[in-house]
Parts: sequence; structure tokens; C-alpha cells
Amino acid sequence: MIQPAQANDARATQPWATPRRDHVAVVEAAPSPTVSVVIPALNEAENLPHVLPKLPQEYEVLVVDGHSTDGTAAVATELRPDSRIVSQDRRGKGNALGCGFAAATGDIIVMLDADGSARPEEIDRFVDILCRGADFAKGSRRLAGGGSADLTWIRRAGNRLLSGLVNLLFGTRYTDLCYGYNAFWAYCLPHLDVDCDGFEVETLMNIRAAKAGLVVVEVPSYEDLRLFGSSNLRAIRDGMRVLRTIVAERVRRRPRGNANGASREWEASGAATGTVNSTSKPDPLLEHAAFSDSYAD
Ligand SMILES: Nc1nc2c(ncn2[C@@H]2O[C@H](COP(=O)(O)OP(=O)(O)OP(=O)(O)O)[C@@H](O)[C@H]2O)c(=O)[nH]1
Ligand SMILES: [Mg+2]
Repeated sequence: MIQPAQANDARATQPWATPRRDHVAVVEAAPSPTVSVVIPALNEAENLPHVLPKLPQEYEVLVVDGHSTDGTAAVATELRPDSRIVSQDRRGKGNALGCGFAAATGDIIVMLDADGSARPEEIDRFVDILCRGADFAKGSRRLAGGGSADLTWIRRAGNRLLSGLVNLLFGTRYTDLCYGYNAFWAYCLPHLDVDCDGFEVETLMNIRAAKAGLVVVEVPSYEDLRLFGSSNLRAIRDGMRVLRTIVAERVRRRPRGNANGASREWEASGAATGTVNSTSKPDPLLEHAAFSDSYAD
């Protein structure tokens, strides 16, 4: 765990010591930020009745329909007439999220699976940590207070291996790389530049957030079993896609988005020193937050 004093020492020498203009401006301008919930949904008509009614009315809800054949879009509209149905232009969860993000209008964007595995009640936790200074609130099933009823041994092992690889290559301290429950300020979008199609999307976002110098704070999250229907993920096939993404992002040196505040030139040789990780709190706003290495309420 990094103590505040250590974080201060680090700030004096780290490229992300520059105050993040985006964050400060946005938080000041939006003391009560608006929230968009982006829900990728491929044949989730049976599950949506257990998800949509739990979302507060004031949230903008975008259901990204993956060419479902079970009436997912119609069910979403019936359950939540004000929800926006977004179509995706290609196939896959990554493409669905990219299309949903592009259509979202909120200050904060939350990613929520449609299968009943992500608990909508946890959204407050993510929003809270963003309002307390994080750019990107990253769900983790491996922190105290989190967990999963849905991880098979092969997924668990693969996730640990891939998380370790990313930490090694990018200097991060992620505990749960391949998890779909995350939230971030909309100003992060140019840095994340979601341009992949499949289940590698969370890996891509986590790596690009680190490369851009965004403040990523992990939030404990519990993943329930999918309620109905079957998984779209294939552990080996999608694990290989994640691996290819990690390699491609490591080879590509420059971060996405415009240099702005926290952003910096990504130098492959300085990977271990410049990356904000889940335990560091470099921003002055965060010094006032009473959390330790991870957020718990
Ligand atoms: N729009 C869209 N949504 C998708 C696509 N693939 C997966 N999803 C959604 O992405 C979310 C996560 O997919 P899941 O199939 O549940 O993957 P998983 O959580 O790894 O697997 P489970 O163990 O079954 O929960 C779900 O809400 C899916 O409906 C797609 O191609 N298009
Ligand atoms: Mg799922």
C-alpha cells in the first residue's frame, strides 16, 4: 500500500504530477454529474427484467443490441420506455461498448452487463470514487468486498496470468484485468479510443487508461451468475485475443487522445515509472479522500 507521504514523494517526480485539467474542470462544472449506463446485450430478453428496473430513473440508459433474435430491444423499451436502443455496426462486445459510448451523453459512463451478473446497486460506489478524484473506476472481483460466483477455474487462472502480464509490461497494479464492470468520466473517451470488437475490450481500456496517465482506482465488485441463457465468451479463443491486445498495446508506444494534464508521451522504456496504478493517488483531489489502496464503503 502506498502511504500518502509516499504518494506525495512520487508526485514530485512523476509525469502525472501535472494537475489534471479535465478532471478539475469537469468536477467543478458538474457537482452532480449526470450518469449514462451503457448495457451491451446480445439475446438478454429474459435477463433485462432483472436489471433495468433496478436502475435509477435519472440515469440515461443505453442498451446496445447485438442483433438479438429474442426481442431484447423490445423488452428493453417496454421495461424502460426512456431507454435508448443503440445498434452496433459490427459484432462483438467491444464494438457494442464503443457504439454505446459514442452515443452516451452523461458526464460519467458506467459499463453494465445485461445478464444479471453485475449488481446495479454498486453503481453508486463507482460514481462516488469518480467524484472523489479518480478518472477511471475499475471493478475488481479480487478486492475485499468483491468476488464472483461466475468464474470457472480456467477463467480465473487466465485472468490472473493476463493481469500479471499487464502489470509487468505497463507498471500497473491491476488485480482483475478482464472484468466488465467499470465506470469513467466521459472526458476519458479519447484516451480509451475503444476500437476493438470482442471481449478484449476491458483489457484494451485498462491498458490505454494507464498509458494515458489516467488515475485508475479499483473498486470491489461482486459478480453473480448469469441468470438465464448462455455465455458468449470462449475462454481460450478470447484469452488469445486479450493476449494479442496486450502485445499490440505494448508495441504501440504513443498513448491515445490529446496530451492534456495527466496525459503524457508513453515511453516504452519508462513503463514502470510513469503509470498510475490502482494504489497510487497522485491528484490533489485524492489527498482529501479517506481511502487506502482500494476503495471500500
Ligand atoms: N451488443 C452485444 N452485446 C454482447 C455481445 N457479446 C456479449 N455481449 C453482452 O456482453 C455482456 C457480457 O457477455 P457474457 O456472454 O455474459 O460474457 P461473460 O460475462 O464473460 O460470460 P457469462 O459467464 O455467461 O456471464 C452481456 O451483457 C452480453 O449480452 C455482442 O456481440 N453484442
Ligand atoms: Mg456475463
